[in-house]
Amino acid sequence: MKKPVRIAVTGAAGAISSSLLFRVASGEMFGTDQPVILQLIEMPQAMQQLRGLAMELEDCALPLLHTIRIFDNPEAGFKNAHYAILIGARPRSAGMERIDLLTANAEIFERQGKALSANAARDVKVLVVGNPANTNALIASRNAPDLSPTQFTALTRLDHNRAKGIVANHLGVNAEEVRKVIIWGNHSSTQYPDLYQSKIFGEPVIGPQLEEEFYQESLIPRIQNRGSEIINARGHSSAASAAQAIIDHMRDWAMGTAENELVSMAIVSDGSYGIEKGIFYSFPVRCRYGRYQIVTGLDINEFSHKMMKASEAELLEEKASVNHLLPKDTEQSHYKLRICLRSGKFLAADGLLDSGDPVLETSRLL
Ligand code: NAX
Repeated sequence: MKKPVRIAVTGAAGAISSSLLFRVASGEMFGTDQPVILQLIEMPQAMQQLRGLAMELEDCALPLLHTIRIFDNPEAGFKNAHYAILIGARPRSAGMERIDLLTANAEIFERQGKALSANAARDVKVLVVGNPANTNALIASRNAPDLSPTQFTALTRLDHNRAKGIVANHLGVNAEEVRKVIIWGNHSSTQYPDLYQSKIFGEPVIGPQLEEEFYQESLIPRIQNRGSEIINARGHSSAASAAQAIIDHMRDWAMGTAENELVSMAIVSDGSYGIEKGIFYSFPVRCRYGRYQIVTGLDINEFSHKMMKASEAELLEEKASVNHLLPKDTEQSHYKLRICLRSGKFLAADGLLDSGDPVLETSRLL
């Protein structure tokens, strides 16, 4: 049996977590031979509810569930965490402006970034789910001076899976056959679901299987607005599908993407495809050995370029509105990326360790 891994989850008593935790404890995220320690974090006023959820988890008698611990603060909750899934966030209330939402969440993710930096395992992998997810990831990562920005990601896998599901349903094929879908940009309605690279049974989707005009005018807005469509239908935002996307994101990051496939992850931009460095932007990536790498060299047509830039502009605007909350001393680390190794040492993108010893070669951000 492997050594247990520590998985910290914030917003642990909420709707998404309630779908997620049982599946994580059953081995769906990291495999059926990987025991897990769950470090569940909630607001003090939700601890009673969290206690109830923890009891239910216990009552499942799951063989992989090593320990459950519950916390009302991120500092203790992130202690030695190998994985941190940040779901808890301030929801938008009536009359709240977008800027108020950004600011309210900025405070939460500033504290959580600091708490991760001070307490989590040195090679912790962080996934931000709480909205506005990309900018929350930026705030957390800018407040974590002792971690690499490459350890932070935000969830766009739900959008990726939605695009696959909607196209599969439209064309009458299995979702697994819809390959190489890409979500570029922000987890918001400016996201760009790119099907120009997609293939079904090896054949391009756009053209032979899907008319370009229908794709641009009907399918893109449908995917972009799927979240609202779900809220209108069920009266609550997506929970089970978000839990599935979280499992897919973490499993692929830790264990690798399928052969001949790519996935979408919002990660710190290294300037690839002309996207401004230092913002959290969703790119096509492949994962191996517990690291991700941007898929480069894809042909970007004029339409795609315009869509990618629109989402970049929104993220730059979001960044500008929280800029005063981003510490200056972590700015450089977001422009010149480094990887934090398990040893706690950093590997810079030019292949040099901090000490200056040429030890490993890496051509790009991994
Ligand atoms: P719920 O309102 O059901 O649960 C959120 C939980 O977080 C609550 O129990 C609350 O007490 C807790 N919480 C709030 N602030 C906290 C803090 N500082 N520390 C610890 N816990 C805290 O929401 P749920 O449906 O679970 O959604 C959670 C977040 O995910 C929302 O921000 C939502 O917008 C976002 N989503 C993001 C998605 C993505 O793809 N990136 C998709 C699904 C979802 O909409």
